[in-house]
Amino acid sequence: MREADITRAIVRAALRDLEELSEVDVAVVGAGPSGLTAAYYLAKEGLRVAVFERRFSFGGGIGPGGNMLPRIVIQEEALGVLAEFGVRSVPAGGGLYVVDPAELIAKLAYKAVEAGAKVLLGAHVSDLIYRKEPPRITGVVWVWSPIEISQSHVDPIFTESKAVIDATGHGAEVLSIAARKVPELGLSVKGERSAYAELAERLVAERSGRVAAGLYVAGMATAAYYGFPRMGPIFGGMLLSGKKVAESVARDLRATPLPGQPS
Ligand code: 48F
Repeated sequence: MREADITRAIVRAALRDLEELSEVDVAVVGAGPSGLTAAYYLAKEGLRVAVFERRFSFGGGIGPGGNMLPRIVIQEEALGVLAEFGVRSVPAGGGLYVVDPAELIAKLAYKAVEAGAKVLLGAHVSDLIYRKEPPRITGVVWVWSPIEISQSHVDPIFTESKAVIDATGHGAEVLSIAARKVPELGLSVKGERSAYAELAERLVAERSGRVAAGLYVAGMATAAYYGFPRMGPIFGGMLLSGKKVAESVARDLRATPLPGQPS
């Protein structure tokens, strides 16, 4: 075994991957529960899906459980999605079911990758690509996270896509960028409100979907965007939201593509 061969194997395969990622059907930003769920359902539909995750790990807010106690809960309404991923749960009364966060992370990630979604770890989405007439989002601008953390000025690279999903969680980072830097879209991020778990779970699941041409929202970014309450360590709404946004993107992509968008 030669060191040069190790390097060659990595560089060749990585460059092939990156070339493929210059253009995809759907760019999902964030590999938390909503992003991974969306990626799974979209890849299952046969769409080319790339997930950009700035950490070198999966799962977003699932891992820390509730205040670092290693359990989360989901509600009855989300049992169907949980079953799709083969995740086990234990009834806890009041329509709640307890889930092991490590199992949820592992199975969401496994199914998304197995369905064909490409997950790029350590990739920080720092901006969007847009077009005018009609105003629309046509992809993401990204750099490797260590570059972002170092605050060095390094020009990023691009991934064009027919749809971008903001699944960045509480910060709604992608929509915040769009609100600030693409005023033609007329977006504003209202900011999440205080806790009201039942209402928040329902609203997030209901309203996840399209916010502008080419731009979609899922998970806690939906609460931040619309000014819904937060809900803490209950995750059924995140799974239902991921499924909902995937249905919305798939439906839109089945319709005629916008002019100037990649085919
Ligand atoms: O925060 P996160 O888990 O978002 P979510 O899918 O789920 C929220 C729950 O975890 C929890 C909750 C539920 O009751 O309140 O908080 O809405 O996952 C978001 C992922 O996006 C990544 C971040 O590292 C995390 O893994 N992320 C955030 N901003 C960027 C990003 C960015 N600019 N580029 C790439 N990844």
